[in-house]
Amino acid sequence: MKKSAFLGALAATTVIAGAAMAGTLDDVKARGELICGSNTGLTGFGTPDANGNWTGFDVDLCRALAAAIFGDPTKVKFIPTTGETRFTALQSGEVDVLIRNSTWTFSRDTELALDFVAVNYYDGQGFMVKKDLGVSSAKELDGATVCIQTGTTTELNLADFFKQNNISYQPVTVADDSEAQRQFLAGACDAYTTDASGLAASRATMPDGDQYIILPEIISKEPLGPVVRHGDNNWGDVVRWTFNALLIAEEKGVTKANVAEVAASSQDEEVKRLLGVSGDMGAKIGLPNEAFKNAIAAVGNYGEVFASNIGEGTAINLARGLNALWTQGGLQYAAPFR
Ligand SMILES: N[C@@H](CCC(=O)N[C@@H](CS)C(=O)NCC(=O)O)C(=O)O
Repeated sequence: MKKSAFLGALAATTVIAGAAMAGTLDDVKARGELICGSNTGLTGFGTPDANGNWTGFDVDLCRALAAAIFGDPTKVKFIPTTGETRFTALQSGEVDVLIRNSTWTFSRDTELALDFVAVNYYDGQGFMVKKDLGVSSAKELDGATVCIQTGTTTELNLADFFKQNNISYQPVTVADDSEAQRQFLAGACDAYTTDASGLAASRATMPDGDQYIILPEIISKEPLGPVVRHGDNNWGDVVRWTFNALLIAEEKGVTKANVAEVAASSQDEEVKRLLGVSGDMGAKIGLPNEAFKNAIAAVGNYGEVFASNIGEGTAINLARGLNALWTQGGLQYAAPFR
């Protein structure tokens, strides 16, 4: 009796793991749409409007994937996830890919059986305080109450930082960005800490955003990127190379506006392969040959995606910084398309 119950449980686990692991690209194609794990709402990165239309920097990578797979950037459904729910949503197969400012760490990569396939935003953790708190450095936050989201890298970094600086804090835990904002604005915490990009995004939606400052300390490395399940390498390749295609497009000056013309006239062999004019790179990973051309036509190159969603002049107003191309002094560097 005991034995069969055990085997039953084992078999069920195997079936779930199997369903969630192999052949994601085939599943997506059969379903006719991609399911992308997103934020509950982070302006500039991933948020739905009143009509349920999603926009943002991470959202555009989902749309680029839908365009690469289906030739249609609208064939994607977005599932909101919190810091706590996001990895379970991916592991269980509820979402095909998680693109939601998630930091690549050892334990997520290994213990959670996930693969981080690219870094679409190099970030680091910062602090935001009210100007009138009169604090100009995070090291002056001894005894402060700090709003922090559960299920994030932020929690551990915060503990490390205060411990290393021999200062103390009171955590005020929140489930998502809107709750963090509510608590912070209501004065339940002296400081709000998360990825610096998240702080900028959050401040952009606050009434009187200019009443708040982001402190100079960046206390961690937060390489953020798309995540897939272990064991489905072809699907990982699809996500990685769709992202790389957007980077290479920027490097080569291929834009949303000129991609069709470049495809028709370019003499650059790498660009010709990228846009499916020569070779069969798309087909090698189960995509149409024009997959990456379609992705670029849908959302633009990496620089365009950055500029339109979060770049200087938008409400989020982030500089390229570490996310400039390697040719411009940044870290964004795609492996060659050959
Ligand atoms: N990069 C960190 C933090 C990610 C995170 O959840 N950030 C919050 C604050 S910016 C967020 O995205 N909130 C948006 C939401 O709850 O929808 C991690 O991977 O743990």
